Amino acid sequence: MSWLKKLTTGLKKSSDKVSSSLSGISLLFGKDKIDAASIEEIEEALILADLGVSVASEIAEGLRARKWQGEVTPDSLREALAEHLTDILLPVEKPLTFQQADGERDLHVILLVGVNGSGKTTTAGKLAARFQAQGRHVVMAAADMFRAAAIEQLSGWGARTDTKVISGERGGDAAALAFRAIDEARADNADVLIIDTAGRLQNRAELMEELAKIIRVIKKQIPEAPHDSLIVLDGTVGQNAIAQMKAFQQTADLTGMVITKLDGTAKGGIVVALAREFGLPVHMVGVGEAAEDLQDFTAHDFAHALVGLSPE
Ligand SMILES: Nc1nc2c(ncn2[C@@H]2O[C@H](COP(=O)(O)OP(=O)(O)O)[C@@H](O)[C@H]2O)c(=O)[nH]1
Ligand SMILES: [Mg+2]
Repeated sequence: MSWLKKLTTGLKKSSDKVSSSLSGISLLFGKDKIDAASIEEIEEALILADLGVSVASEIAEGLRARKWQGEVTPDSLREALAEHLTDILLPVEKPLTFQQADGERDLHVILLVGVNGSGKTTTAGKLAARFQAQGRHVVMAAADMFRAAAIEQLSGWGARTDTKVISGERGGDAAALAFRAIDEARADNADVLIIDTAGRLQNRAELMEELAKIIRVIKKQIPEAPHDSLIVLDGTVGQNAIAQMKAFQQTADLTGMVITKLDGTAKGGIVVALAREFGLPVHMVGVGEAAEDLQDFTAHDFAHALVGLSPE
């Protein structure tokens, strides 16, 4: 299945949620404008679909001001929504890049943070697969040392993607492991080091302090690292993702987001709310468990899929 097909299929429940509200105003289709009551209904529907109040009112405003070409049909309304959403999402469409000064070849460090179960370890593995396929030399570090299963899980991805995984004993010091991982990755002449971390709830101060320590230790080795400090957010949690962002932003100096599990959730609209609220790059979105199910986020495709239009 192509990526676009996967994205549209994955977002089906989310787009159904947006669509079901649009069908409610079908009586009014056929005019060259949309009446005020219907626009309010659309606005409410967008809020219910997790796009957030500010995005919903901005889009409502856009629909009010819009000059419709001929009669309004369900598809022209969908197309209009997709256009507005694309405009909102474009500023956060930024694929991950590797900035290496000319002639220099230092290690690029990617740190993955987030709450338990958000998809960090899976994302680490998927990223390793992608970078290896690009011909980069990748090393991963299993800095989630709370659960033995977490180390095994990352090692599994390491074996599947032919990537070295640096790990320690369960219960060990994650910051010390990160320190050693940078040494080893450099000694191996690696291009990229992906550091997986333990899931932590934003209200557990000691775990947030551990994360801060991991970052301090990384910076001792390479002052500009982590080059990417990515929060991995589970798209199924809806508005709770906003609270997670706020907490991790304070500790981890986030540079971007990866939003996972957009397949099979009705809450995919949260991506739009996150884009508007934080303005941080949405580097990638995940719509499944396999390596190829994580791809670059593109505003146009996501916006179209979210309103149930084929992105092609
Ligand atoms: N359906 C689906 N499942 C995912 C996705 N990303 C991760 N998962 C699953 O979510 C679960 C938790 O992922 P994991 O990487 O262990 O989360 P972590 O605790 O943050 O490391 C695993 O069963 C993954 O296979 C995704 O994009 N779609
Ligand atoms: Mg994990």
